[in-house]
Amino acid sequence: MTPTDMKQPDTDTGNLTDGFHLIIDALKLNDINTIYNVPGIPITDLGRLAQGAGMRVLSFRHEQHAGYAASIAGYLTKKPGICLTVSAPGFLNGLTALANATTNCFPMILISGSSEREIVDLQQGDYEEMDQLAIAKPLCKAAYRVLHAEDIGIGVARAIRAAVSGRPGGVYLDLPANLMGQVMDAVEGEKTLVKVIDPAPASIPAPDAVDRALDVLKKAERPLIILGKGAAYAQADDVVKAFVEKSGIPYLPMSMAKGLLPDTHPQSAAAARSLVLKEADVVMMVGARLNWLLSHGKGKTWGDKGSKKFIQVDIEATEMDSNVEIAAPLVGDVGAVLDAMMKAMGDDWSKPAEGWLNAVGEKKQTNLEKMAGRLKSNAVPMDYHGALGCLREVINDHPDTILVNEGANTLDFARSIIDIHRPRHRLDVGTWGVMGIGMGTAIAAAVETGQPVLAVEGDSAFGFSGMEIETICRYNLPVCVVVFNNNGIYRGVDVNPTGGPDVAPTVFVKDARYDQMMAAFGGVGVYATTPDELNRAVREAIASGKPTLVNAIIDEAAGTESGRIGNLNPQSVVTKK
Ligand code: ADP
Ligand code: TPW
Ligand code: MG
Repeated sequence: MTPTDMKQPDTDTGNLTDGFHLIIDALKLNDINTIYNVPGIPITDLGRLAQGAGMRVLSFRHEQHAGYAASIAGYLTKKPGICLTVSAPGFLNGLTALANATTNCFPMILISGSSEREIVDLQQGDYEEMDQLAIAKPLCKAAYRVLHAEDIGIGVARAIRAAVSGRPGGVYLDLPANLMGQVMDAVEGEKTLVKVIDPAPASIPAPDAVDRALDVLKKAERPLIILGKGAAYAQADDVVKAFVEKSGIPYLPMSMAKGLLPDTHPQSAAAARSLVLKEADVVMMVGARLNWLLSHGKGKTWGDKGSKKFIQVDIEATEMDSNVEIAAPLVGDVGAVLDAMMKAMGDDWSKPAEGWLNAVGEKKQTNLEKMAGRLKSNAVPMDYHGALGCLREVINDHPDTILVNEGANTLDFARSIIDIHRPRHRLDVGTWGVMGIGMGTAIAAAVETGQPVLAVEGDSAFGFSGMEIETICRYNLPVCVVVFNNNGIYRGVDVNPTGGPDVAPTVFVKDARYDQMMAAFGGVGVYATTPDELNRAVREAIASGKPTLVNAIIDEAAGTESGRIGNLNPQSVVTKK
């Protein structure tokens, strides 16, 4: 007896349902209404039927970008984003995004069709044969396979809860081809569906942990708050702002936490980053990890003194002490923890000493003034400051625009130059510094929020997902892509030391016409050589909402190796004769 035979209903007079419909019903029952996918055997009909059932089904040109889209949808909505792929190669293409989601603590579910278990397990060479469950497991938070139609409800429920509860992450759900066609009685089928109650249960800090943290904070002479993308994810925006303001403590936003409080906030210490990291004596981490992006909480960046005390707010207990000793761990949800902290602070909380605030304020002032001059650069070809100076003004005038950003120099300069004014309005390469998130992220940002999206992309970074501009045009999304075209990775000026015919490994075709790619799909393509042209093109794109790509010509010698993280490049010291 095959599993399909086993699942035949007793009666052929009643209404029937099948695996396809049960999957769709299970997702819809849990308010999941969008699928990011690439069709093919065995999931083509799943996409069709989902669209027929009123879900939004967006098809991509490559699964990796559907996956990045799903993960950012999860980050923006706190509901798991769904990426749907075919078996083996499609699954593997989606897997990079699943691993990236897990690393970044974004909730997503990768649903992949798979081949017949009986054939896969005996390695008999099925169509797209692969033991996908085993491969996914080490790269995600949880991985499940559903073999029987009556287990679909439970399988989807487990996947949803695993993705969003505690520390969010990526979940893999394996759906073998023959599950889709399994038939059962419709009424019985409906009874198997599970509506997940309270998928991300509140996580409240213990009162003694709050007191301990407050003790440490009270004794601080030079306190600093670091806000990370976990704080942005928590969507406790009012509480975060109220806490920062009540405390009076300077804060540093990590890249994707920019805008949680507007970057123009007087307490922002972003423009005095080096100073505050070096000089602070107590650092309160809020939904941010002490990983490579913060030099692991030690070393020169942190002043080498070894006397700093850390308070850390995180939903994941095992994050504590991962790099340095945490004097006051606060395990819980950002909103609940900061709320409890504020209550315990009472009405007579004294703000940090003037000396510290003035030192930060003066450094900030000096650095901002230094930058202001450069942002007016009218150099042609454009330098990073001239081009980003005008994009900064565009975002100031259109603060609802969501900024997507990747590249090396393009990323590092844009991060420090473009102010963000709203929570979750800057989406970028995240914890891995991965290239290729651009178009998938831009698509999901537009789809999930309806806001205009500005994607500021290095020319190399853009290339990883460039074909998805067809997807942007197909769905007519309000996305404006600006390609910072410096003819290469970091710079376009490297030469082949042998004098041979190949160009250097970091160099691209000179003066590539990325704008014509967009025009090929019916979007607006603009070639911009001056800040003025760039400025006009982007403002027009935002006003019209039409898919637009601006090819911004940047001085090919302006960038530096690896942008601001060149120090991480190992370099050969051996000179071979
Ligand atoms: P960043 O790169 O901005 O520094 P990270 O991704 O390194 O941020 O850190 C985010 C942290 O936020 C993770 O350790 C994660 O466990 C935590 N986190 C995610 N959601 C919440 C939440 N709702 N409350 C508290 N912590 C959270
Ligand atoms: C998936 C390595 C880091 S930054 C970068 C690469 C290839 C491109 C930098 O050039 P770009 O920006 O985008 O033109 P700019 O302004 O400096 O010229 N593969 C992956 N991820 C990473 N991070 C890399 C390779 C890399
Ligand atoms: Mg480049």
